[in-house]
Amino acid sequence: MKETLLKIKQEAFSMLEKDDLNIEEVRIKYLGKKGELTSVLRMMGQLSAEERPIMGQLANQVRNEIEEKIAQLTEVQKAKELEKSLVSERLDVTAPGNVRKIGKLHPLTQVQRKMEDIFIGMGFSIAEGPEVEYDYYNFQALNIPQNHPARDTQDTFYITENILLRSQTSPVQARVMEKTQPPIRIISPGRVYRSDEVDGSHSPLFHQLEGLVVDKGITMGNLRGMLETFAKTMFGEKTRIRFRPHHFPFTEPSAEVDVSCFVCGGKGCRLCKGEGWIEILGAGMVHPNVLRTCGIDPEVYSGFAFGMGIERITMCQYGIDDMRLLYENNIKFLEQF
Ligand code: 2NM
Repeated sequence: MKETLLKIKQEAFSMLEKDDLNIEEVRIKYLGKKGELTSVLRMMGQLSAEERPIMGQLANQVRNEIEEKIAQLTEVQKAKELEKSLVSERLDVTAPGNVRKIGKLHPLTQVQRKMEDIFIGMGFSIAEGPEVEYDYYNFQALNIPQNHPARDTQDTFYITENILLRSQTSPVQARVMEKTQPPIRIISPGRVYRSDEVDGSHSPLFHQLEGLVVDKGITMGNLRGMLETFAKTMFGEKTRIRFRPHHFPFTEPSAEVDVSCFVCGGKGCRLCKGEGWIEILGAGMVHPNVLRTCGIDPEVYSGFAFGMGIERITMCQYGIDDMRLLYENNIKFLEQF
């Protein structure tokens, strides 16, 4: 039996030295339930009382040695595998990453959103309406007389005799006044259409933002204060505004409004063409005829309204000299904003 045990040990050890070593196979073959060492141990019963403890001790020793060797080799193998995966799965954390390019809003949308935020901050709500509009809301309700040049087919896109593409966003305001009694404080941003030839400062489709405030005791002073706040927030704290008398059919009195040039501060430069002032909007007190037509009593209420072109303001702010750039979707151009 002693020889058998020593032979098992020797065989097991020589198997464990092999290059194509499979440790688990060796363990099962010698130490497993049906392994060679186990079957030798089973035969212990046949030994004499003197031999049994001696063989038992030897068998234990052999098993311990094989187990120890296996444990040792398992460690070595694990270390080798770790080393291998460290090499094959190596990750260079200092390598430049894949920068994901995210798009951004069109400059016109950016400017529109900024304007909306300013007015929302002053308590305005955003009102919307159809771009295909009735002649009634686009012209008649706004005190624009039958012979007014804006109503010419040369200037407005007619769909039928009394349906057209809105030429301003004021019809939205006429609709709101018709539906709601004051107080009213709304802005109406959106697309408008005019039958214009495309050039550096004209497009048949452009964007406007108009505003309307109607309540008891609204004055031109309120208009001025509100526009000053808008101009300072939009163009910078140092910005001043000035009113020049003008005429619009839907307001009386009416004014064109300039802001002091935000590039030169008023001294005169290329942007303001030496003027020191830049015209940015039209405004005035809502004409009593407009209030009355829309169901608001002009003896009780008064209001102011204003309108500006979003393209014009975007071009001023970014120094864009040709409006067509805003519509061409040239990515090299758009990436700059
Ligand atoms: C402008 C200039 C002045 C305006 C008037 C109205 C309404 F509906 F209340 F009559 N909405 N917008 C207005 C007034 C628009 O754009 C240059």
